[in-house]
Amino acid sequence: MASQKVLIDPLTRIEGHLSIEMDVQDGKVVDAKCRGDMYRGFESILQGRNPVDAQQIVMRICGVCPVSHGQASSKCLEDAFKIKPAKNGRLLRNLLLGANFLQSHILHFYHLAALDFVDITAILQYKGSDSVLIRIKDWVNNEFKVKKGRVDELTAAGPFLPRYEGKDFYIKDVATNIDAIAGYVRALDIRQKTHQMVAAFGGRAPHPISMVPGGVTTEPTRERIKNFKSNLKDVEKFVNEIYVGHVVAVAKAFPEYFKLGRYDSFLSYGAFDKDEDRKDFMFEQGLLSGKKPEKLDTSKIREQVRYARYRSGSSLHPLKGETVGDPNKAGAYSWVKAPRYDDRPLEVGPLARIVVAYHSGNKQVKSELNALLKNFNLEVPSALSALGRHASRVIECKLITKQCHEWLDELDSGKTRNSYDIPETGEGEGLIEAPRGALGHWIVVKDHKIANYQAVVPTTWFCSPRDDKGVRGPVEQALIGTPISDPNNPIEGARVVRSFDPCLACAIHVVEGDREIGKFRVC
Ligand code: NFE
Ligand code: MG
Repeated sequence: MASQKVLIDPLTRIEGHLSIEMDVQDGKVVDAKCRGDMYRGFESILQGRNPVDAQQIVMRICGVCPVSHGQASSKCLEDAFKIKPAKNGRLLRNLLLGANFLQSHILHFYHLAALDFVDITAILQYKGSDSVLIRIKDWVNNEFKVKKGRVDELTAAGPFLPRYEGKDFYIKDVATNIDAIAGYVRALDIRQKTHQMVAAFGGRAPHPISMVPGGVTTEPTRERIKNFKSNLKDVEKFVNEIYVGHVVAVAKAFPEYFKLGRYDSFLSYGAFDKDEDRKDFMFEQGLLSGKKPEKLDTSKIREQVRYARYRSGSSLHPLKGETVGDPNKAGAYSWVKAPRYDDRPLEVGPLARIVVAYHSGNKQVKSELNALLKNFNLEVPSALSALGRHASRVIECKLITKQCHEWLDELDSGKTRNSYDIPETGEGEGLIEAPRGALGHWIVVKDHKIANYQAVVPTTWFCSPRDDKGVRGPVEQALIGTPISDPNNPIEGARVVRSFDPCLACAIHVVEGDREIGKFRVC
């Protein structure tokens, strides 16, 4: 039978503009293309500027993970300036990054991914007195014309509706659904607390102003520590008592996603520095293909653009990288470049961190992952899947909330930042783990100015198009074999892609000019 093209365009409930093209044959995906539909050009904006401007400008790449870009850039400048961060600066960066991870992971599960599984219409059965849930009930009631308990017609837009409709698409148990919807609402308050944690040491959120090369400008006063800690305790309680249970409930309702969205080659730059030399991490650094851990060697990283809308050149290391758009390039189908490590496409993100840490012997990670999988009588290989990504995020939240107390205790009265001089020439590399995975910034300084700046971002790794050899990117590959029960409602494909938590704002750094987004008349 000939294959049928199934398009998800745009893929909603992600950050930025992504479309997915799938070839479906006999009810399964046989080929896929991941298309990043926007161009931003941050790397070009930076050229010719003072190097220390980079750290503030790159944070604007994204509102979800600005802390990561700010820190990757600070580290990149430190490398070029030949300095290290102060100890308190490292600890404050970990606390800022930890708070941002919590914000991002809770956002992803509740506000982006959960509605692929949770039945929002179950709220119509709600009989309790929570005013927010009553408001959602009234809203959903107005959006559906409900006849004899059956949804007949969708009438209005989201955030909850319309959605993909089909038999068995959503959790059936009414109580589980209502509990998860209550979690969705509570998660909004909790995310506000995580932003307050960032603001405590960052001055503001989401784009903190205190991160600089050499460390952090904020003093860890008793008042700021108290503020951070009190919000941390509420977030910790939410993670342990609510978030974990909802991930397990989704996995129990859709266990087949332990077999779907699978991928098997991973990269982690190492997350949350335990020392100022970046040698020891809370979540280990390395690569993993199969069970064989490998040491990281960033000289093996190249960005390839045969299928990306950029001027063709050879496969370039980021220090030599270029970002020259070629919107009409023949054969190109995405604005996302294709990063490769030794020619290999690698998954980055929470799952990559957890499996690299697991195979590096990280005891806490081993015990948390084994405990979570025990709910399903499954072994670690099952985690290399769509559900494994959701599980990895909640495991990270559990461990990060716990670790934040220790970082707070380690703060002392020493300085928070080291000083620097901007050299006439230099090169720098700044590696960090962002919530969505391995993030690297590279700079070349000439005449005290930025001669080149390249960011190779997590979503660029996993949402990459085919590379120079025609090999698919991780999301494209993970989609192969996904059953699509109804080509007009391809929820299964959306679940697989969303499990990666794509952020296209990060991955591509101006929307294509030939696309009409909308027409407005202003009176
Ligand atoms: Ni815009 Fe980001 C994260 C970075 S993703 S969210 O996490 O770096 O590619
Ligand atoms: Mg880039």
